Amino acid sequence: MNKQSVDHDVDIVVTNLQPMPAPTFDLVIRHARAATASDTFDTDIGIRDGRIVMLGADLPAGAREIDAGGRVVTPGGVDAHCHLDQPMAPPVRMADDFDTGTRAAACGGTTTVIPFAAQEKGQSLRAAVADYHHRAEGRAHVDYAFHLIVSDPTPQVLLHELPELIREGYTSFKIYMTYDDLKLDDGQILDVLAVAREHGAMAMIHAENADCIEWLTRRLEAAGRTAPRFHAHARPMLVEREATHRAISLAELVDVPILIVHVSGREAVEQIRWARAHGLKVYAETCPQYLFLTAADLGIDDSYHGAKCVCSPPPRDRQNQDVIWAGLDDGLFTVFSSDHAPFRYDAPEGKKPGGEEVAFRHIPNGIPGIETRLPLLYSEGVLAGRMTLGRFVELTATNPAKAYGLHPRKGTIAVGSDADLVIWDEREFVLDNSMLHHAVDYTPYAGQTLRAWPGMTLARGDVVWDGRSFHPRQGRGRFLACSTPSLMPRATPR
Ligand code: DUC
Ligand code: ZN
Ligand code: ZN
Repeated sequence: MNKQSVDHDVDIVVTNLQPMPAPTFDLVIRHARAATASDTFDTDIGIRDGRIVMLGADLPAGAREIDAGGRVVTPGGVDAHCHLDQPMAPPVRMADDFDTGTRAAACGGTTTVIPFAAQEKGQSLRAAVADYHHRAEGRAHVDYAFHLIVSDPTPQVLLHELPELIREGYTSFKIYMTYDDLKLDDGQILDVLAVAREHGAMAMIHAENADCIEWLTRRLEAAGRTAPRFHAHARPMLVEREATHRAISLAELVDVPILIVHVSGREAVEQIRWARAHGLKVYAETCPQYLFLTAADLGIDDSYHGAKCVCSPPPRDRQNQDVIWAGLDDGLFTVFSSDHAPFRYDAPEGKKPGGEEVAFRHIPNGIPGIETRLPLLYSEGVLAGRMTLGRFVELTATNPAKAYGLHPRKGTIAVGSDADLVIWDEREFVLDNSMLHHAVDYTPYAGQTLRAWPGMTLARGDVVWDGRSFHPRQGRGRFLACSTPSLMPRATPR
């Protein structure tokens, strides 16, 4: 090799050794103790254009910097079961729309919500979706996707609307086995499950036996037992157990995965364990009300205050709370959602329809919880030593994102994922409704001692909650089209 060529080679090498331009970040979060479903690690987080673009120690400076000071940073929560501005029969109306509901979500560390576009009987599914987009458009502060509620599976819905909507990014839907205006019979459920199987959608099932509830309700009413607390008597665990078993059987017949929502206690848990032991792909969700409330919260006398905790299935007892905690720890549950269904207590459009204290049958079902979901589980799950931080992240963010086709964009801390993050403050305080940002006039968790609250929530790199103040920007939340659920392999082909 002559000198000239050596020089030439050297030149080339020197050119290649030119330092790469320093990466530019809109924001760097320093000294994070980042937690994902699988790992906890110390890192800086480099963010550009709303996405995480680099993880590592000593990242170059960003245009803005936030020092997490070694605090735990988790992915923003994905609340995969909440009801916002869902149309109700007058005079009842939900207290939270996409503005107040996503405001409350953000302040409680949730950066993605998946509420329900509900089909009314006789309505086309596509019309329900169009109406729901109209309700969300320009109002949300955090990103959102839609589940569908299929209440009228006509041939048009089964053959055309549902398959097309699944292809367009509405890849999950809820089926009700109770509520007169929503419930499907077994044949209809089979039809809808077959569509889920064929098109790769996730079917969520509300499992309570409608006829048993009606029969019990009539008997309670005939005996003059109409106070809120009798709501729990009309919906004992047996009715949930029977419907859960039936849902599992229907799914087995069709050979399709299902996800049983808002599992309340031992009897439904036993059915799900049985299904898993038989190799069936049955996922399960539970909610804060089954960990922190009992049937006694519906009243120990005939006081109407118990209406605040009327939800379905109803909260059970302390032994059942323990069963739910065990299922959260050991993997029985896949997701932990709020089932936020917001109705004001002292309001004619809320828990006192038309201004009256009504019989339990007529009390709107549901309780608020979109803002308290993560702090309750972080406090009493992680900090009380009942579950690992990784399991907390899995249940509240990673698994819901996977179950509904939003992972890895949502639900994790990784290069390429949206910069949806929560920096946790660990401090003890007693919860009061005045601290919350929903439009509901109570929280069922008032008086509960919490040990943590989000010190900061970032949604696609924007600080939306700084621990004291909410930073509103209606319309910053975008609609997310969902992919096929990626939780587990598809059902075996026939
Ligand atoms: N139960 C439901 O099924 N949905 C909303 C609220 C409730 O309690
Ligand atoms: Zn339900
Ligand atoms: Zn619900």
